[in-house]
Amino acid sequence: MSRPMPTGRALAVLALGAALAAPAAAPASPAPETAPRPAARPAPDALGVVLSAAQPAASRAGAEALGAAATQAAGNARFAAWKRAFRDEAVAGGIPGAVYDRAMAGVRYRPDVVEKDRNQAEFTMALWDYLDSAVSDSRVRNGRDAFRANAGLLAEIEARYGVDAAVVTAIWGVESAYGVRRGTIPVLDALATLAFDGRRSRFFREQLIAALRIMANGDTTPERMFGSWAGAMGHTQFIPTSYQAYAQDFRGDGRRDVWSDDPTDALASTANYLAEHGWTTGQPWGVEVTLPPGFRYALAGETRKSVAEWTALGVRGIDGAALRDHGPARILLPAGARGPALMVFANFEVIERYNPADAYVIAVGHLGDRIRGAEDFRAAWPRGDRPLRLAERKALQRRLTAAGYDTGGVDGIIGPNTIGALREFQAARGLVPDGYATFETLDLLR
Ligand SMILES: [Ca+2]
Repeated sequence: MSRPMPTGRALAVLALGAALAAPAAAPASPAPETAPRPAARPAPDALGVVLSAAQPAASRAGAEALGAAATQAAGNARFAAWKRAFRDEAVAGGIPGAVYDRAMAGVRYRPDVVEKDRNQAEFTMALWDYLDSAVSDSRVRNGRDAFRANAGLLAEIEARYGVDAAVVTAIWGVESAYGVRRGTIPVLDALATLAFDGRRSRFFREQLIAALRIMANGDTTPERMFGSWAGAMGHTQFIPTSYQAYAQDFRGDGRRDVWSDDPTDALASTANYLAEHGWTTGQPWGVEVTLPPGFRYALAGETRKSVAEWTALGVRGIDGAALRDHGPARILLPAGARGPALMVFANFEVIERYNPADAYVIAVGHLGDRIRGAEDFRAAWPRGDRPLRLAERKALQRRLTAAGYDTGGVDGIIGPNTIGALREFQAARGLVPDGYATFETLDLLR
C-alpha cells in the first residue's frame, strides 16, 4: 500500500471476494478508512492488550471498575514513558526536540484506534456491492457537481501534471466523499497509539516521525492535523510519508495544506502522486469490452498484448466498435466469464499505487468515467454469487491441491497460483476456465 508502499494512503481494509486476485482490499464504503494490512499479524503487544482491555471495563461499577481504572492508569503511565523514550528516536530522525515536545504534549493513547486496527475484517465484499457504494448514484452526482464547481482549478492541475482531472476527482470522491469526510481523529494520537501498540510498530513509528516532520516544516499544526484512525490525512487521504514525498503547494503560498476546506493542494498532490508513478497522459485506465465466443480465458488476467493483438483475437469495444490503441493491455474478468470484461492499460497499475485492490482501481476509474458522463457498465454483474469467505477460500485451495491442482499453499488468498490451478480444474471438467471461484466451484470439488 500505500506505497510508496505506501502510497497515497495506507493499505486497504477489506479483503475482497474470492473473485479478486489482489490480496489486499477494498476500502470500506462509503468513506474508506485505511490501514496497512500486513500479510501476517504478529501477536499483539502485551501493553496494547492491557490498554484496550481496560477501556470497556472502565465503565463498570464497583471493585471491578477500581481494578480497571488502576489498569488504565498503569497503561497511561506506560504510554507516557513510551512517548519520552520515543523522543530520542524522533530527534535522531531529525525532529527538533522543541517541535517534538510541543507536538506530543497533548497526544493521547486511543484504545478505539487499536480496536479498529485489530478488527480489520476478514469478511469479504462482492465487487458489485462495493461498486454500489463507492460509485453510487449520489457519489456520481456529487462528483459531477464537484467537477463543475472546481473546473478551473482541475483544468490547471491537469495541465500541470498531465493527469486526467476526472480520475483525480474520483479519488477525491472515494477517499473523502469530495472532502466531506476527511477524518476526525487527531493524526498524532492515531500514529502514536499504533506506534506504541506492537502490531505494526515499525511502520507507524516511521509515519509518526514523518508527521512530526510536517510540524517541523510548518505546513500545519497538531491542532489541525486530522485524519483517519490509521493516519491517512485530508481530502485524498495521504499518509505522512506519501505527503512528504508527493504533496504539493500548488499556489506557492508556502504551505502544502491538504487538511483545510480548500482542496487545491490535496488535488494537486494526488495528480502529482499519479504523475510521479508513471501516469500516461491521454490513456484511459480501462474500457469495457466484449469477448468472442471461444475466447481463451487463460489469457485473462496477467497476459499483456497490444490492442491489435487483442483485436485479432476477436476482442471488441462494448459497443461493437474497434478498440482504440492505448498501448499494451490486459483483459480483466473481475467477476469471471459471467460479468463485465475489462481491457486495462498501464494507467490501471498507476492507480493501483494508490491502493492495490483491483476493486479500488475499478471504482476510481469507473467513477472518473461516470463523472465525465459515461453510463454504468453494460454487462451485468453476477449478483447471485456470494464471495467465498476466508475459510471457504482455504477449503477451495485444500480441495484443489488434494485433487492434484497445485495452489502453492493454503493461505486463503486467491492469487495467480490458485487461479491457475482453478483454471486447470475447470478445463478438465469442461467448465469455462475463467479462474473465478464461486460457492458452486467449491461444491464441485467436494
Ligand atoms: Ca498551499
